[in-house]
Amino acid sequence: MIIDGKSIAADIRQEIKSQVDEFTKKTNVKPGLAVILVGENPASLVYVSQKEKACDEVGIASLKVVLPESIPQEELEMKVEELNNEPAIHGILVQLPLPDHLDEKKIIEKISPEKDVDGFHPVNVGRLVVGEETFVPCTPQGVIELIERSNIEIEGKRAVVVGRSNIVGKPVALLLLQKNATVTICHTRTRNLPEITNQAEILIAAAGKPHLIKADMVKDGACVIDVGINRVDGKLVGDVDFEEVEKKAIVTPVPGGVGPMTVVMLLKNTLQAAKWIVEGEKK
Ligand code: BQF
Repeated sequence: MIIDGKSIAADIRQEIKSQVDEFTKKTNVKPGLAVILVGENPASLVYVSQKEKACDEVGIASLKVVLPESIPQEELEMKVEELNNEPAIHGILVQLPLPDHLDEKKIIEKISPEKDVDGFHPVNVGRLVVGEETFVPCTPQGVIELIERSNIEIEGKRAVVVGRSNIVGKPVALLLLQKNATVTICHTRTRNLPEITNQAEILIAAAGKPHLIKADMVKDGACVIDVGINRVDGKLVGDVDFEEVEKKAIVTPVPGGVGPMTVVMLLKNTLQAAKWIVEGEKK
């Protein structure tokens, strides 16, 4: 069985569109997202244009800030601060990865936590860990929405996350835990990976290794969410051996699974940022 992320994402986009309309009618404010793109990484160019298009579709204003590959650290930090102080901008994201000479961590820490729609600022990471209201990183949030909208219960399930990145593995494990799953995190040093993945009723593949998850590593009837985005011979493939695994489990395709959800969660976070700033419901 297949979970159609593209279609679920389209449904959510419609819901967000009406919420944006309602917010804008009520407050006379159009939510605004600034996307900072440094250099010309081809994948980043595609991601940024997908985000702009999605904003446009739901009535969010997007400001693309294109900066040269060679921009000094201080100048980029100044740009972020400028956007922190721009009232028409409610969300700010810095498209990653940044060129090597730039300190990603320091730049993310310059973003005002109240505008950090990617949820990468340490203040928001901390809020997530302790279970406070915060901006949840888009991909992990998309993973949870995909599972829930497929009517798969999380509570009480055995969930296994393969991968421990700050952007996907760690936050998705925290969210599953918050939803009362029993969570195991596996990584490159994990011994006997198949033994552990075979126990998973919910399996999150976020290792960044093409076709790592084979059918013999998956429990019958499990829900398998493939977060991998790997380019192999110019083709996009996930971390899951889709053809094999699809026969015995419920699985998300790549492309058209988690990816479209990631973009839609950014819209959700941007609307949330505008609401918090304009209506001030959050302390
Ligand atoms: C799809 C991303 C790695 C590093 C930086 C739809 C996206 C991708 C796939 C997309 C991603 C991945 C994004 C599909 C944004 C997800 O149909 O499968 C959309 O635009 N993404 C990013 O901004 O930075 C990344 C992955």
